[in-house]
Amino acid sequence: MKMVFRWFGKGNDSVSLKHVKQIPGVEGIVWSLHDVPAGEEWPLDKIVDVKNEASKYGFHIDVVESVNIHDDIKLGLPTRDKYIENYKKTVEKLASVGVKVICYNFMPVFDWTRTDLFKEMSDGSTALFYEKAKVEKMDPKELVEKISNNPDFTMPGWEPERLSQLKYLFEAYKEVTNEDLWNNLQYFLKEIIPVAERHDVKMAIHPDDPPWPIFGLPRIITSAASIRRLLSLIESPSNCVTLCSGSLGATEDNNLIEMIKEFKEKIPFAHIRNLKRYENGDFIETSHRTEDGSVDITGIVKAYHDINYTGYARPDHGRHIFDEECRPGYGLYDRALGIMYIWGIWDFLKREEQNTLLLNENSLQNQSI
Ligand code: CS2
Ligand code: MN
Repeated sequence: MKMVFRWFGKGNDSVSLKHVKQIPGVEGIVWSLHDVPAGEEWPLDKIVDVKNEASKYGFHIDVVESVNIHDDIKLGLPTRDKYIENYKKTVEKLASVGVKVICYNFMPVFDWTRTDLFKEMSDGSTALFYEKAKVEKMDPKELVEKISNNPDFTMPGWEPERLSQLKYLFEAYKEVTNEDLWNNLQYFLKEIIPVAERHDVKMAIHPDDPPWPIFGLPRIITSAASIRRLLSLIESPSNCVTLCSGSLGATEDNNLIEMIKEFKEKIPFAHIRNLKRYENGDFIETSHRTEDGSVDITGIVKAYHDINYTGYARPDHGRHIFDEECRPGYGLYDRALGIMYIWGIWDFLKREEQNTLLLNENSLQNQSI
């Protein structure tokens, strides 16, 4: 497992690379060009700037999250072809600087959705919270105002240019069914995957968050069955998935451990985080510790260990603790704690594995004496 840490770029993140460097075992940053609108080709000089900045701290830039997909591609509009051409050029440029994995998502209009970015927990920390009944009653505009009106940070997936078109987008998606979205995803992958494969880049789709339809918009990457279907759209080592335990884990119908076993060849990138589910469909993002939430993080890390996972992993969102002022979900402290929890489980399992090997060797030697 190669540990990485999401970083939003110089001047765009409350967390410094100097501090990330002090988290044990982090080898690289997960990055993006957050100021380039979806659909545009990424400028090489900006890509190289990130690479140079990361290199100063000895970090690699192997994983990009995300190269966002223009809504015209998801809508299947004739204009999609020009955006797909731009995407191909971006993939080629990223490969040229050594990028190995591109995480992306195929959610219409919104990326992840929460109703409260700073919900107070009983220990005084705050965390991202999803209140199901509220979303069902809410006008999407209200949600957008809540999430994107943050003077300090732009939120990933809630880029202003996308949201300024909200009314138009909702109108445009009215006629788009789940099947249409699948077809549009296939069209995109048929164009992009051969380019990625040629350059040894893995395209790793991020599941929908939460994994159910919201505001009447279609959503398709929500379960093991949908990942199976995604992988069958085009057979290629480059057609892969970002297995996000937090997104998929928002419903108990998803068995993350089984998914890790089933899709083991197809997970270049793992997001590991916990959340607590409530019976009414609400959930809150807790600490990574298994006991604190509903997702079996211990079992998940063990499953990665058992498949000899050599891909990239990052803690996903964290709570806001120790009075840290940070982008919601993306502070330094709780994600650092999450990493140490993951390492704790991982290192123990490695030790056990070595002990078993030693025991076996010894008993073989004893038998031959
Ligand atoms: C992430 C997603 O911050 C988050 O919630 O897990 O925004 C993720 O980066 C995108 O869906 C990937 O395209
Ligand atoms: Mn995730």
